[in-house]
Amino acid sequence: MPRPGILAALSLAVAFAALAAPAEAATIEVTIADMKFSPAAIAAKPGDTVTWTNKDFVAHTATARDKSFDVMVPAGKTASLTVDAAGTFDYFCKFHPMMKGSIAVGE
Ligand SMILES: [Cu+2]
Repeated sequence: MPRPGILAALSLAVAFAALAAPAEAATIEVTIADMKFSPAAIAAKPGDTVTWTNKDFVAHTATARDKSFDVMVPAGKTASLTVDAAGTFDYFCKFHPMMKGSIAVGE
């Protein structure tokens, strides 16, 4: 039989381990169809991943206006980006500049 003091120390250690675990990173899905990003505006937290799924038959890109990212999304494929800097990032498609989206990365 372990002494009660040891059990208490063990459960405290488990509680601290749970507290120290980083917040679960999320994946935010953006669909590209009919030459549009949907949803066009998304919100994320640093460490989250944005995944674009291109349902069109032509390639698209998610290209940041401030050049901080440039993601190629081939026809029928997915591509991902992990965001780490806070801020609002407007992006567009290099091939079809009328296609626009934005990612608001907050703390
Ligand atoms: Cu495009």
